[in-house]
Amino acid sequence: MTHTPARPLPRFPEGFLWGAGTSCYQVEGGVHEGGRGESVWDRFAHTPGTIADASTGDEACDSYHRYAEDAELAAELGADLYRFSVAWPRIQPEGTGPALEAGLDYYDRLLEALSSRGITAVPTLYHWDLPQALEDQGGWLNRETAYRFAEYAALMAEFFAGRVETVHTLNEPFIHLALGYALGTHAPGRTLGFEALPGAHHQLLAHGLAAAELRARGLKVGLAHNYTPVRAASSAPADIAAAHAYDTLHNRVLTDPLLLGEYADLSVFGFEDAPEYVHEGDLKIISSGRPDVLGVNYYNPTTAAGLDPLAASTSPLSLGLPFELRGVEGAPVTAFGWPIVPEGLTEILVTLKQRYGAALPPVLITENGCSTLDEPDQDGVVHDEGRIEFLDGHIRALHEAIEAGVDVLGYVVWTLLDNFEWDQGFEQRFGIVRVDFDTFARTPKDSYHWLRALIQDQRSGSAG
Ligand code: GCO
Repeated sequence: MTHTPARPLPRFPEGFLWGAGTSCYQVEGGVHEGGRGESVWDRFAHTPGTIADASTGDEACDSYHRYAEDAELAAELGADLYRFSVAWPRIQPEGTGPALEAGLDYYDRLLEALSSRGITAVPTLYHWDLPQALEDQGGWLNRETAYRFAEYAALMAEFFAGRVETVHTLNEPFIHLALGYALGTHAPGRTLGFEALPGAHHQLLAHGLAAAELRARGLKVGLAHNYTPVRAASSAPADIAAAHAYDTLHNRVLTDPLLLGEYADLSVFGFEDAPEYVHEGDLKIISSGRPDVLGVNYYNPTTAAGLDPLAASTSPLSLGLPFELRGVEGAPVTAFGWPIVPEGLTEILVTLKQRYGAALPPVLITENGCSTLDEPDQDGVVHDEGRIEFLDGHIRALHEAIEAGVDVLGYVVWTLLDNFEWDQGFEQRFGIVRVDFDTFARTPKDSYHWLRALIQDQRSGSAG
């Protein structure tokens, strides 16, 4: 039984694109194949106590061998786009040197599997799996890593030139920095707190340097960031100040340099002028990499409340700054405990348009989805009504943003397959296709069939 929308979904603009996404460490497996080097996620996941179910991405969804099945699932879905990421350690095992032929061969097979089915590949060069050898030299806290990334991007630009239109450089640099370097709940597991901030700048510098390499070979450039509308817990000045500080930290620190060529007001973090790690010319390099497409990952809004400056914040993403981050009062939550607020997608897209105006490139929703407690029935089929409701609400909210004048190119659901959800291992299932992690069998859920019907309706013009 598939979900029948209470009211017909609105009609999206002609040429609007639909797709599904994954990332390499979360789905590929094959971590010792083709000469692949060690990544920070291999090291971290094999460190006892880091992953909720003590699993690793060693096999994940075995997409290294089953990529054609994944391409077929995307084709059956009716997807225009398939977003995936390239494992840097498959191309440069130690993060430097010539490209490994076996690594390129894998992505060649994947590109062929997609193009032969009429699916446009949307590759991301970096979805958090830094070569461990570079982490051993400081990782993103070492400015040199930005230059290693540019060299890697040049190799991949040669490979993708003429085969794809747009290459995204980074996925969610803020979350990678916050969880990987400030909090330590993600790889590489460093707990630097606010001292991790230079890692944000070095990732932006890496993007700017890489964008030049991509464009030199005729490729368009993208970057995906996860955005969250930040609301003050109350009208109290401390709460309003906390919301401003977190909005700046989460949404603006990684976007203003990219789109405006300058940092937002960093005095909220105690900086009176540009921090010493921002070198002369950096902002020019970063803003020269203003993307042709801005990837927006959206999951939920955030509520911020002020704290006594002496109180130590217990909110993970506050990086130890004096504010508390909360959910959204009264909102239902996903299996992951994230608030479900579809209108937050409209809100953040309209905010981006108001904030950046003509500097805002066309947007692609590069991630939106949810984890649900998926229990297969006796036939192994998951009737994930909750996920269908989530997608229905967010797709409607997206249409409202388009109606409000936001230029949105398409919607890429997170995610095609249940996969390795970072420190949660396989306990949080975000897929529209269920994966049996013993057999790697893929079984479309009701949400897959619902989305497939939606895409067909949009294509046939019968929606709206
Ligand atoms: C992210 C990552 C994805 C996650 C997804 C669910 O946005 O955190 O890009 O890899 O799996 O968002 O957490």
